Order: sequence, then C-alpha cells, then structure tokens
Amino acid sequence: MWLTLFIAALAAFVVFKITLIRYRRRRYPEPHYDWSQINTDDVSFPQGFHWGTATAAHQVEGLLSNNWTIHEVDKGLEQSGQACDHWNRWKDDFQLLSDLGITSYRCSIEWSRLEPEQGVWDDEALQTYSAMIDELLARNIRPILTLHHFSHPHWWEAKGGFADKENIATFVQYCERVFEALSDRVDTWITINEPTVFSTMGYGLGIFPPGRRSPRLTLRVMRHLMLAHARVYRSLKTKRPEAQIGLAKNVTLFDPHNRWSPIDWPLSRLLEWFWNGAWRSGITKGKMLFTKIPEAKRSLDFVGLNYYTHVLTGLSIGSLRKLKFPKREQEVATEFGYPMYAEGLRRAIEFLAPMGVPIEITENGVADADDSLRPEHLKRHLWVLSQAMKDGYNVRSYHHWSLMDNFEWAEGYSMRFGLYHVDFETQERTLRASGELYKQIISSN
Ligand code: GCO
Repeated sequence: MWLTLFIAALAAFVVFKITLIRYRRRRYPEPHYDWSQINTDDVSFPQGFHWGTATAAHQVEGLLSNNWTIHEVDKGLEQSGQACDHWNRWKDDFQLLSDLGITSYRCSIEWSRLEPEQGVWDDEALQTYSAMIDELLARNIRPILTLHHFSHPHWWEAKGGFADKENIATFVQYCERVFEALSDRVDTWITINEPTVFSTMGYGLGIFPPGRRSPRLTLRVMRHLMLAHARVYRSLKTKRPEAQIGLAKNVTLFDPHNRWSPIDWPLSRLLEWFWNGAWRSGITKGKMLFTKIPEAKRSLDFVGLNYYTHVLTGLSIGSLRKLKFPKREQEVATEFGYPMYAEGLRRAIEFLAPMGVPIEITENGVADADDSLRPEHLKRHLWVLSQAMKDGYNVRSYHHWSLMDNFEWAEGYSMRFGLYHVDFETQERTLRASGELYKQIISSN
C-alpha cells in the first residue's frame, strides 16, 4: 500500500515537472539554430534601410573631465585619457564612415564639455558639435544624437546626479539647449542610453560611477531615468513636434541555465522583468516598479535596441561581485565572457514590437581583438535581422558597435569592438576584415 502510494506520488511529481517544463519551453522558448544549415549570405534589406555605426563621446573624444574620469581615478581603473582623440580627428574619422558606405551615424553629446561649470556654457564646444553635424550631412550621413551616454559633468554628479529628482530640471535644460542649437539639422534623437545598465552598474553593482551598491538607490535611479526621459521627450516635442525622439534600450535576455532547477527558472523570470519588462511597462503603461510615471506613457517615437547577448541565470552565475557568464555547449564565448547568441536578436525585436513604434538597432557588436569572430557575428546577426524584417517587423536601421576600438568603460582599452583597429600609441586606424565585410554587405544592400 505505501509502495503504491509512493510510486503514484513519484509518477505525479514527474508528470507535473514534465508539464511545467513543456509549458515553460512553449511560453519562454530559447531557440538555437543549426548555423551549419543556414546560408547567412542570403539577406535582403528594403530600400531606405539605414546602415550605421555607433560611438559615444566619453569612449572616443578624449581628454574629458566628468563623472567617469573621477571614477576611473578613484577605482584605479584604466583611464580614458586621450581615447581615440576623436575631438581633434573627427573629420578624418567621418571619412572612415564614408569609406564604409555608412548612411547613419550614432554619436553622443558630452554635457561636461558644454557646461563644465553649472551655468557656464562653452559655446565653442557647441560650435564643434554643430560643425560635425554639417560634415555628416554633407556626406549624406544621417546623424543620431544621444544626449546622455553614461557621462555627465562633475558638478552635477556632486549634486547627486540622477539619484536626486531635483536634478532632473538641469538635465532637461541641458537637453533643450543642445536641441535648440542642432534640431534644425538633426531629426533623430536619443534621450538616454541604456537606463537599466546605467542604474544597475552604477548603483547596484558599483562598477560604474558613482560606484554605489544599494538596491534601493538602483530602483530610485531607474525611476528617475524614466522620468527624466519622459520630461525631455515632452519638452523637445513641444519645440519641434516632427523630431523623432527615442531612447536606447539594452535588451539582454535572461534564460534559465537549467530548466529543471527550482532556482534558475524563477531567477531568470525575475531578472527579465527587472531588466526589460519593468522598463517596457514604464513606456507602455506609465507605470514602473510599482510607481506611476504618467508622463512616460507613450513617450517614444522609436525605440533604439542595443543587443549583445543572453545571460544564463542560476547559481552558475557566481556572485554579484564576480559575475560569470555560463554558455550553452554549442555557443561561442566572446572576449567579454558572454556568449554569442544571434538568435536572441529576433527575441529582442519581438519583445520591443508590442510597443508599436519603429525599431532602430542602435548597437550590436562584439569584443574581438583579432577579428576572428566578428565576421561570423556580423553575418549571423544580419541574417536574423533580415529574416525578422521579412516577417514584417518594422526595423529601420542597423548600427554596428563600434566604428573603431575605443574606451570600454570599466574594461578600459582591453575590449576591442571596432570595425577599425586603433593603435592607441599612434592613433592609426586600420580597417579590419570584418570592416571590409560590412562595407561589402552595405554596398550590395
Ligand atoms: C553599453 C554601451 C556602449 C558599450 C557597448 C559595448 O552597452 O555599455 O552603450 O557604450 O561600449 O555596449 O559593451
């Protein structure tokens, strides 16, 4: 009798587990393609599709003084220093864009250059940005300007940056000033780059400035970034309703390392909600992380997608102090540690599509110093993108991260993401094989 009961209970448990796993598989699939069976050259893109590359001011311009430069020194990180000396070499660098056949270029404005002290504006710096825009337009390259890409002035950081709601007003003023000067020529704007990365890395994991480790602050900064984005959006739209204003969202996917595990699966759902879902709900519903932010509802004309990888969650991820990135057997680990998972680009697009606005791929790329992976990386991602567009997803552009090797934040110069190799001693730029490949893809599409 006990044995029968035991066997029945065991059988019920197994059936329950299998049903649960089948349900999870169906509802949260993690597709992996057999790439050996796919012809990644078989791609096509519609007329008017934009081919681009992306950079950010702090990563390329050089000799800045902002929240990051302080953090680099405080934490003993590699210093950004001269970076790519782009502030002096931008004309030559724009020639590199033309050499590739680029039609869209995403870059960012450095607030600390424009307003080094509160209320003291450097008009010459603004003039330089303005000249950059003219040069891009003369080359038939559409500029996309990011107003905040992780860096801002010291004085603003000292006042608490995005952790203090009161500071949003000065951020909005800065954005308005730039918009007033450049929006006669720039149509496409990104308010904030990767809000979840900025808040989690800076206030949760302590890896980015200001190096805090506080869950409470992380959530607060996430909400403030949403509010700041919404206020900038509303203000700029009143100034010029036809401008296209969006933000760049890093969609990292979270998949359970082990689908049987009672830890891995709920953890992946939780992280997925925290990283992606809460943000999407802020924009679609005006509600984020249990707080109403009504201004945020429908505050996007397009959404920028930065896609790099999926993270396999579970105990295998290590500790918060030392994150590890496990990978599936069939996956290749990139130099950053996380796996190459091109299939996820499709999932990221599917995740954003319900927002009902066009998608611009504002970043996608790989750290790969010897360029052994980048050509395949590029081909796979563009194949996935081409398929998604054939299936009707509204994607307008692809911006490869990055035009050239540059300062990769906490990783310093060790991670090389460029289509052009940069020799940081001589500042010489050399086109990599993957850059050559990208150029060919652009010219045949
Ligand atoms: C980010 C940024 C870029 C990075 C790129 C490579 O995602 O952190 O937007 O500035 O350099 O993503 O990691």
